[in-house]
Amino acid sequence: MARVDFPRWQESIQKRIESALEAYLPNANSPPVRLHQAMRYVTLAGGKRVRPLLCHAAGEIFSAPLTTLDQLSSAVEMIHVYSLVHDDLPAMDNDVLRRGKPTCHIQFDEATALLVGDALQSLAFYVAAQPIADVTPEKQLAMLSLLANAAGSRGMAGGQAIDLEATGESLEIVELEFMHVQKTGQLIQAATLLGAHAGNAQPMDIQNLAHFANRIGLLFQVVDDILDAEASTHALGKTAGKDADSNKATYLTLLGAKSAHVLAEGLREEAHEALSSFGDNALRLHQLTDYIVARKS
Ligand code: GRG
Repeated sequence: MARVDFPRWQESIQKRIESALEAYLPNANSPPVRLHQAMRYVTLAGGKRVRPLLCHAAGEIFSAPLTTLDQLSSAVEMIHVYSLVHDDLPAMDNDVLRRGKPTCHIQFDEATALLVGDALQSLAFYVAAQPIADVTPEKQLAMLSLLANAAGSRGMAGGQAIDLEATGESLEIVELEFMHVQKTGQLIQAATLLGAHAGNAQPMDIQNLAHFANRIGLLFQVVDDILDAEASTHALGKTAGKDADSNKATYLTLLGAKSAHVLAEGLREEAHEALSSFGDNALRLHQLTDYIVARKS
């Protein structure tokens, strides 16, 4: 059967995710109204949904049911959104614009933004823990552990801690890489592997996809650093030039723009190579790899 082109596939998955998130989020009129309104404000209608797209694309290789992928993608996206809300707080990155809109603590207040993050993280695990047809409870527990590790102190939260400690310090390239693998890469990897597990992928497939996701996690960050320096606030939907303003080590400050572009190209090639055993079944992951490089926000 002919497959639709990438933009149409992307749009169809984004629509599915929007509806799934909408259904999982508490109703805006149910108490506590302000908290629920804020959860919906930050989660719905915005963002590229890269992690859900990766989860779906990986699941597609193993013919995982779309509804299962919607469920797991929603959980990962909720954790991602919580991290953005907390990252924007004055105690962290102190930003006023996210996804083209005022950040949560600006639109609501700081206490609400803290609670939005807390509640989204809990809801993510509630959603991921709902029964999944054709996945055994033992397997689902392993999937929940994978997600918990990716979000925790040995994953995203830990990477954020390293990032905060390193602000204003000079970093070696390996230290920068470690920070990004934790902060950004682990959740990207979890999204990909959860999709594969939903389709009962074999251990060797998981190993290949873990390597693929490690490469695109870093690629995502290198491109993020390039965009922060080269794109406009309007195009990004968040404040541009933030890294330089806050004196952060980035791939651009450590390597220079030209070498950062060369590094991105090398990571892109390695990501494609990591998919070689999947043949045509990995079409969407190949396309997502190129999208991560070509994206404008
Ligand atoms: C607060 C525990 C905690 C962690 C924060 C995600 C994060 C960790 C910080 C965000 C800061 C940042 C610029 C991270 C690097 C790349 C990144 C994750 C960008 C945002 O993700 P996108 O581009 O955003 O997928 P959208 O809005 O499209 O979902």
